[in-house]
Amino acid sequence: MAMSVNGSAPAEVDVVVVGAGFSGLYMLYRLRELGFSAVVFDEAGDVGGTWYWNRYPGARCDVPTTDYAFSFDPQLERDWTWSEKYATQPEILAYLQHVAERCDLRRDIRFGTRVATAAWDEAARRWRLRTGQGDEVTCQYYVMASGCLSMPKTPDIEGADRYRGEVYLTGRWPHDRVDFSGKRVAVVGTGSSGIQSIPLIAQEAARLTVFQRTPNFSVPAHNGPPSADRLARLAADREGYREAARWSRGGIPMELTDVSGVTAPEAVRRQRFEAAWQAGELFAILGVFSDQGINPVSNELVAEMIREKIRAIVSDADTAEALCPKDHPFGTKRPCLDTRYFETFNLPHVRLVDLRRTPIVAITEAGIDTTGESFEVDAIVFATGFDAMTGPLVSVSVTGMDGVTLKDKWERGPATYLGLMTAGFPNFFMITGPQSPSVLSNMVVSIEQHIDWIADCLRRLREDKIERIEPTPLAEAGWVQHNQDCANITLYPRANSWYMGANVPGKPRVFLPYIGGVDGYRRACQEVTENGFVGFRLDGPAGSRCNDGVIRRVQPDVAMVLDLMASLELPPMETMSVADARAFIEATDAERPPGPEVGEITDGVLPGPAGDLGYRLYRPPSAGPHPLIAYFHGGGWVLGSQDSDDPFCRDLCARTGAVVVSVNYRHAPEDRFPAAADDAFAAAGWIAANAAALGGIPGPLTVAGWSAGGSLAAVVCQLARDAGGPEIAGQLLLTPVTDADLRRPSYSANGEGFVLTAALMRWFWDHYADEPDRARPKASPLRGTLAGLPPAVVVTAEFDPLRDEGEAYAEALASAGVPVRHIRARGHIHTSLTMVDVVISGAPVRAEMAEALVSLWPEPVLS
Ligand code: N01
Repeated sequence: MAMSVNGSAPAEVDVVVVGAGFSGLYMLYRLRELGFSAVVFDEAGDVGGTWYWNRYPGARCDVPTTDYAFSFDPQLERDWTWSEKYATQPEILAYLQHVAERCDLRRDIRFGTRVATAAWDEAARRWRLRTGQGDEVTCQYYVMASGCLSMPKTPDIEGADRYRGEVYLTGRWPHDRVDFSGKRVAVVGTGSSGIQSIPLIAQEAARLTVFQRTPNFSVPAHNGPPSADRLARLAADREGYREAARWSRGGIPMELTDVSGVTAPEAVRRQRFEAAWQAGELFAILGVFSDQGINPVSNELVAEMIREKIRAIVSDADTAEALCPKDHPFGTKRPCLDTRYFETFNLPHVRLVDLRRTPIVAITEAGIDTTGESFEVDAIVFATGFDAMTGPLVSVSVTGMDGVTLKDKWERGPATYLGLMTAGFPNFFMITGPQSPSVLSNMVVSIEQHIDWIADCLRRLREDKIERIEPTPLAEAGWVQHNQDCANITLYPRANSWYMGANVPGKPRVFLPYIGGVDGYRRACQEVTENGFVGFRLDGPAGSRCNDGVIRRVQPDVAMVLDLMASLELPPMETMSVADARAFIEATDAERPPGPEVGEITDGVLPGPAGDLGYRLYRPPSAGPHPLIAYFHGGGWVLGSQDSDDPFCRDLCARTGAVVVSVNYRHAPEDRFPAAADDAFAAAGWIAANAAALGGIPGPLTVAGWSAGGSLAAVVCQLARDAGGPEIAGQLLLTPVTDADLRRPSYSANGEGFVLTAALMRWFWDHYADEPDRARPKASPLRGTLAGLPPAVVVTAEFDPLRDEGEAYAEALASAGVPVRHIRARGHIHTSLTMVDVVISGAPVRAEMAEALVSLWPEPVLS
């Protein structure tokens, strides 16, 4: 049922909603339910949003339809039966029309109406909107439910306007059937739209030429009836199933694997991949291995198994190779689900033109010219994609506070708080906006979550007589940072994808959606409201309030580690016996990834003041001699050994190109203060004296250590200075203990919940040293004389109880005239920087640390 403008727009409403797709319909439903007056505008002739416009042959959803449906009304769910696992566009459109009918939504929707401008009137605390027809509407709240992929890219190919034949855009397909019978057809673009439409166009066309710039990963949809398993689960416990979707990673209930592609045996890899291939579901193929989104080796395993499939399907070897994606990790561009896509290239009248080999020169009046050939065609189908996520939002001239437009504000990329609002634009909401899970999730689940949040927010504002809500710049900057942190630990930023804005010339290169998961995102949104609208400023007649803050400050992978540890419900280490604590550490060490390869690792012993000390030596693969680092492990003087910091020492060796000698010193409580310090000093002297034999460059030594080992490294520097040797070139102190004073603010702020607790630190000190000894510089180097010490690299972590004493040491060194490079690891905890290949966000910090250390050494003299 195509509808035109139905009635004129009201002059004044509580809420204006733009868009009448899944989002706009449910938003209107919820607003009505709450008693807000609302009007919805949509340029289209009827409801449907993306399903109204994308009528190209083969258009269907690629999330199982059982899951791609509203969950807010159990009766609606019972009344509607999907006919296929992946329903077609007409069926989904019919569903949305049914929802509109059933909830009587159309009477508040103005079709054929585009909102052209929207401006915030601060004095009136209202939005003033103007439609394309010239109607003016004011409202208290303005909601963009305009979709993420609703603004097709205008074909950016030279001569596109010259072509005289039929032109179609997949994202703006005609309502009348297009007949390609007997025609020579060109399709430009091989994203989801191209991959869905190509097999069907091929069935009609006399000749089909596919112009491919980037081959895409695609897996067979295995379409058919809806999954019996899903239907049974829904029938057994519909609400339980929907709730599981709401708290899942991608908006579909599924078990996440912990099988790593890197460590799984080949047979397991193949079996997991085959199962995912047969399942014909995007989330299955995206979840073959736990680490395929972050580890290039694991990712390449999946990518290559897909390429093998492509080669097995496509008969012509050259065509098969051209169809194999090789320029981006699997999943980092949106993968596709297809029905006989690759098989289509075996048809005699279908041809692939690889634009990487022969790029398009221009579109002519008659067809397409590449550098290799001219193609005369009767029709061109542009499946060239969308100005995703930000495009529809900035296509309306939205002016917020102080005359700033959204387009100007987002010139260098979108900045939002939770993908829901943006600072400077009060009372303006976005549904599935940038920096929300949106396109990385089952959209319907994300849409319902956003709308429920907005509806609940508006209800509470009304109850509290708040007229104006706006995120703070601090909260927004924190969320933008968190988004980047999440993306940066994945492989996604490596691709030139529309996720990165890379498909639109001139668009800033920023990862647009939130990749922290539907579950994590929902939790963040809930915490914001439960804790008094964290990061929002609220204004009403009774005044303003603002609970400013950042909702996610811990690095995302650190947060995962913390969540995992919390789920294990381990007893606090300080309640264990020393023997049990040591056994626990050894057992957990055995489970971790090994760290990078180095040239050689050897174990040895060196003489200590009270007997031999074990050490482990890490040598770079290059010919020596190399700079030499004496390293002291962490563990509160009680735990650890030359084994315990193994991955970190490998990493230090690999990054600095130095020989690292990790020394095992005597531990408390068996050997209390100053045994560890004496051992460390003696070991440094022996390593320096034996530099050449160890493969090091004779001369000044570098000392390094983590935590209590950092304290030992600092102490060694002080002792060496006072004793006149060994000569030390530099000291690397990673989250070091520097002072026995446990009253610093970081102890109270970070004393619990970040692995190293204040209680555990007390336990360590109690085992290590008596009260009077703790104050000595040999235990608390911050209390010593610092002038004349070697240059230092001090690394502190934001959520470490030891942060402030590390900061104090860096400051005190600088005040004493010691050159210091202080690296603050944002979002990190005491232990995360040594968790090599587990906490990926630690890698840039370690890189900076290594670079700082290397800069302390003289340039190597090349012979
Ligand atoms: O668009 P795309 P889409 N010359 O951007 C090529 C969703 N969706 O409409 O990769 C030559 O993915 C471009 O090449 P390159 C889904 O999220 C879902 O297909 O930029 N080629 C690419 O091959 C999807 O990801 C469904 O090198 C040019 C293609 O055009 C998103 O919408 C169905 C070009 C564009 O691919 C977008 O998909 C459809 C040029 N100048 C879409 N410009 C479902 O199944 C662009 N290309 C639910």
